[in-house]
Amino acid sequence: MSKSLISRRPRIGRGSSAVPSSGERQLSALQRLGWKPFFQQQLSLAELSDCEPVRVMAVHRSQLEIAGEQGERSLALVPALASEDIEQRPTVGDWLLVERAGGKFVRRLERSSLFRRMAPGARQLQLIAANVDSVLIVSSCNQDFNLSRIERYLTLVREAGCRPYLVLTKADLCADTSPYIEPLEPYRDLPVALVNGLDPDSAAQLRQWCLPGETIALLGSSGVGKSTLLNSLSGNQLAATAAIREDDSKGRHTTRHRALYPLADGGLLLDSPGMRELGLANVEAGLAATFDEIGVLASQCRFSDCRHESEPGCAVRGAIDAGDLDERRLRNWRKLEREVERNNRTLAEQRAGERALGQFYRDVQSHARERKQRGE
Ligand SMILES: Nc1nc2c(ncn2[C@@H]2O[C@H](COP(=O)(O)OP(=O)(O)OP(=O)(O)O)[C@@H](O)[C@H]2O)c(=O)[nH]1
Ligand SMILES: [Mg+2]
Ligand SMILES: [Zn+2]
Repeated sequence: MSKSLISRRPRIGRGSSAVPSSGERQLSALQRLGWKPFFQQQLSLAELSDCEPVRVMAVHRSQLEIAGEQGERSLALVPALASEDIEQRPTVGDWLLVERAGGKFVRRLERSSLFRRMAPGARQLQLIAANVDSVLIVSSCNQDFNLSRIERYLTLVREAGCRPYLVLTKADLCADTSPYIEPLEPYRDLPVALVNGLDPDSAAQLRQWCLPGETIALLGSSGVGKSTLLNSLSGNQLAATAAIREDDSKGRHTTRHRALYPLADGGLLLDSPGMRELGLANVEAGLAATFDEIGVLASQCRFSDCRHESEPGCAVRGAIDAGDLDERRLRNWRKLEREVERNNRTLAEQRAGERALGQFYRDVQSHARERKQRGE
């Protein structure tokens, strides 16, 4: 059921149909892979002549799949690419420089955006993708639909500075979609599309958000139809899909690897495994942007340390009482704020622990050296 995506991914080569030879905008092969002035400006004159920029399309245990002007190939995960620091390791969407002669890895370019989450069950961050322009938050018109989860995704997307869109799939299975559309009324800045992902004509409405040269990530729980959208938009069965469980609409974690797929007439789509947990850390700006009206209200409370519970002159409670603010939204904001604080603390303790351990090893080594010098 969950076959590796990679074995099914058509490799892009010169003249391959995966990359169009013509389009509305004439983009170079690199631009179609998402190359932008932001990356170009990071190259020195020497690098411009001696190095080739390549995009990380997928990450495997011992190698990367990369794509550049010459098409797609593999790059071994040499020690320079397997840094101790997780954030320095290459992730899907990264741009790397490799030597034109010999293909040796030179360096990774600065990222225009980065998605990270707290790794489930671990005390560290995990990279999800880099250099993403837009995110299609995918949810279904069934039990999967959950405003608090959508707000969680929005926080991550806004923190990364990417454009969020909401795609509600399985509209064809739903007699009345208003229970999913009406609660979205307060999110006026969030474009929403109702689709039948299985129908290429219906999925085609998403093309306006998947423009050539743009990188678009599909994020959402398992079974919401991310791979189905990829297949419909690409016109190819690029990724395996599988039926969800009947009783609770949950997916079966069919997609196992994150990978970038170039669309023939548009941008690059990032398909990813449905995430069971999307733990948030270091996302204060994203949180403030997602719940901006609560921040504005909180600044109008009578007391600066108002906890918005039962304090007199609380503007937040006032808005809830007047029906202008959803109690659920306030609860979710509080929950996410506490989670971010907790995870930030965990990461800070982890870093402090690593520094202390590093110092301990250095001390042991220097004592050993001193003893050796003294001939002990
Ligand atoms: N009727 C209908 N079925 C859909 C739609 N979108 C997806 N499906 C079905 O839902 C099931 C799950 O779809 P997938 O594309 O595998 O879901 P996914 O989000 O990629 O799931 P993971 O890879 O596990 O994260 C499949 O049986 C699809 O055929 C839709 O819009 N309408
Ligand atoms: Mg999938
Ligand atoms: Zn208050």
